[in-house]
Amino acid sequence: MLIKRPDDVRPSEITPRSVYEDRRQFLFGAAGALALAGGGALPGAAHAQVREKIAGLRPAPAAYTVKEPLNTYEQITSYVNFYEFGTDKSDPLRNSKNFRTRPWTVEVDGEVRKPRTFGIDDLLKLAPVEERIYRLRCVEAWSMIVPWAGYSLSELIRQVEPTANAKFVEFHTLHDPKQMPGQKDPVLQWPYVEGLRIDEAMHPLTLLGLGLYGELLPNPNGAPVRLVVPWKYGFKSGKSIVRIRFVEKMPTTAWMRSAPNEYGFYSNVNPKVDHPRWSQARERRIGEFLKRETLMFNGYAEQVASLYTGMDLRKQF
Ligand SMILES: Nc1nc2c(c(=O)[nH]1)N[C@H]1C(S)=C(S)[C@@H](COP(=O)(O)O)O[C@H]1N2
Ligand SMILES: [Mo]
Repeated sequence: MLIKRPDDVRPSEITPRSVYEDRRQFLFGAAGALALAGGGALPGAAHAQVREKIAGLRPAPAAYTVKEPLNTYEQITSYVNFYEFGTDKSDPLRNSKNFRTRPWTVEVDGEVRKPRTFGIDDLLKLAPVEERIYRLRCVEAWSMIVPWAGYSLSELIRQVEPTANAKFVEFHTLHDPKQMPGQKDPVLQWPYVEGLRIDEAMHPLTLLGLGLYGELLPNPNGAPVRLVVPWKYGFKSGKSIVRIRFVEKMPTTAWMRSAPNEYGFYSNVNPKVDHPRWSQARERRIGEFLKRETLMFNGYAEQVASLYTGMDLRKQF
């Protein structure tokens, strides 16, 4: 068994929207700017990692953000899949406490005219960092609402000028078993590799994730830089990325390699295409008791359905 079956989550409280609205007021208001400069900590769980705010964070255009109650910082950081730090949802928070995310570089190469290695500080300055509230739907049939910080991956892609042969993009997670104890377990072939078709990678919704809740990414969520592809199952969004490679042929991702009958390359959220071991029709929002219906493309159909015209999404799952 590779990914666990959907398990029942005990209902607990999620941040009422109004509370975060106040927090946004704090983040984006004039008084907030002063408070940020003063370095006051936001409320949240005690965390070994230094919690650093993102300078100059701005709200995203309405098309790139949903208006649903947010999951809490505690839920988002403690109910997590990050197999490099263990396969239980609670493992990554505990096991990633001393993970070193600086210095950090991301090598961008392959079918590009201008291959380049970006330092993490280059990435934080490459484009204006926006707060985008996205739905996250895990293949295990749970979901969350997360206030990410980042910008469209297309901003980075434009800098390296992909060639006409760049049909797909690979994303490689760090491979460092000394720091990532889960990599001693051959549950997946390491490093974790994910991939997108070039038009998916260029889509404005595809986020280069640098933070959440207005701060730099917490370690369990893929610090210091990750991908967030909100219309696909969560596993497509690779964490702690060290290499982005442009290629001509469809990559074999870590999950396709481990269970090709269960995990396809596209992995678009689709309530009509069941996982071979469970239904994808419904999901449990973390913090809620009753299940809700899963939406086609996780609710982003209007924005992304045209990427797949003419494809049989049952066959190309
Ligand atoms: N490198 C790496 N990236 C990963 C995973 C992983 O195990 N390793 N898990 C994936 C899965 S299955 C999900 S649902 C999301 C969960 O993390 P998030 O809540 O921080 O998005 O991360 C994805 N990215
Ligand atoms: Mo997932």
